[in-house]
Amino acid sequence: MASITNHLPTAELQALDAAHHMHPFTTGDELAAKGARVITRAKGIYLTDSDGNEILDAMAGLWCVNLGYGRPELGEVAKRQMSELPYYNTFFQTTHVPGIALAKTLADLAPAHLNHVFFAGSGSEANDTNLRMVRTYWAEKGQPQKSHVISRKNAYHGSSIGSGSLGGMTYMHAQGGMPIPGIHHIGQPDWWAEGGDHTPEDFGLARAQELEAKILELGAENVAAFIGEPVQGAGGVIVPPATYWPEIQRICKKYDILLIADEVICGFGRTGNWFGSETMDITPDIMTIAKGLSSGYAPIGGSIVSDAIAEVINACEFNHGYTYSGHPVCAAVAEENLRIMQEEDILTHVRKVAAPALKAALDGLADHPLVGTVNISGMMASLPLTPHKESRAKFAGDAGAVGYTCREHCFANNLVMRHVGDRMIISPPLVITPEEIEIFATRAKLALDATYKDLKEKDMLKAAS
Ligand code: PXG
Repeated sequence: MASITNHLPTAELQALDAAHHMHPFTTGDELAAKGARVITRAKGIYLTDSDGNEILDAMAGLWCVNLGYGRPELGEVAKRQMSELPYYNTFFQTTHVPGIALAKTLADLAPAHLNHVFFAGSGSEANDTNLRMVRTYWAEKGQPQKSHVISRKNAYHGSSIGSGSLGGMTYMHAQGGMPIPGIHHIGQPDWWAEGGDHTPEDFGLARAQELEAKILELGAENVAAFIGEPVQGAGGVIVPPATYWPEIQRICKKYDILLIADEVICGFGRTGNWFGSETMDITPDIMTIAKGLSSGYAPIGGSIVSDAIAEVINACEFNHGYTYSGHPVCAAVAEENLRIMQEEDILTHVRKVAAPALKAALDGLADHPLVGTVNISGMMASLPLTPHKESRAKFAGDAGAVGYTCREHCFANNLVMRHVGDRMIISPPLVITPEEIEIFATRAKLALDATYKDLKEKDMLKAAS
């Protein structure tokens, strides 16, 4: 790939970035001292930085660039839409063709009873919509007190006050007055970290039954909805035991609680089906979508809503919406992204080629002394690192220190593989080929070996007592 020369030297870019650019989820001063890596272009699964390094992006950006980088069709559609109708809103009794088309496409792709779409600009906005929509739904049905929402610890549903409150990240709740009242968090189905001596099946059931206990504590007449990611992503790619979701579904049905499946990461092929709800065999009332909807090429999200909820919401004025709800350029890009996914049958590629190859590559790493196990669902996976596989022990030092070390070694080997605590996270573009997965595995092994060597030298291979 030709290197780019039409920008300032890296150090100058970094200095400007440090002076003026505030980064999400970052200690700005630390980053300023180190200098941010400047990404200048990307093609396929590779990023290029300002020094010309080519980096394999095993995270698809932030779990979103499902078609890979540099698809010219998406840029062409955006350009055409910008010339024809760059913006118009969908408030005040107007609509536009890209919004209509995308809503119809999504209704066709979604499970049969989900036929209505409320657009947003991001996953956070969409989950804020969901919170207000489920409360409005019950209020319109004469049950305004049915307003509490139950979520999980270590869930990620966004970063706005509403969606961040729905999420279960304690380090987020520690800042800015979250969670807002009326939101409750039960335990997550993370057998590896929290399952103790239970079998995964028993643990999955026990964690699902925390929902029932919480509903009974609050009173079912006060609970509007449960929200969960079919497979937790940002929490560490936590694939729930097979017993978990059927039990959650049973409980939601029994107590007449709406089920919101947050498909922001799982949606659009990541788990090998259009939606993670299909993979987990659940029937949600609302699905949150974003990220892979446009392969990250344009900011767009939304809520796909059941006929039953839409019937109630459409009968009132729902006083909610965003300037960019259903933005025509973003909608056109999303539509083209979904068209390409269908034309190239990306789901079959995931099921038959990419996911089996990724699983085989990760299984090959499972023998590594640091790798505890392989958690995988389609094209999202995690490798929990441990000093002792059999007991699933945590490291004695600070949680996340080992994961951070490994991530630094990944970067040094031109690989983006994230860490969540001491778990390494993988979520590559869905179009990745088996040959590219081999390259990923080679780099990942180098990084794991270098991490192991570091830990040995620094006497950090001890288990927490
Ligand atoms: N729901 C889920 C399941 C997500 O993963 C959101 C909602 C919020 O979407 P927006 O578009 O508002 O960011 C997300 C986003 C990470 C990371 O480090 C994950 C996300 C966002 C940023 C970082 O894993 N997920």
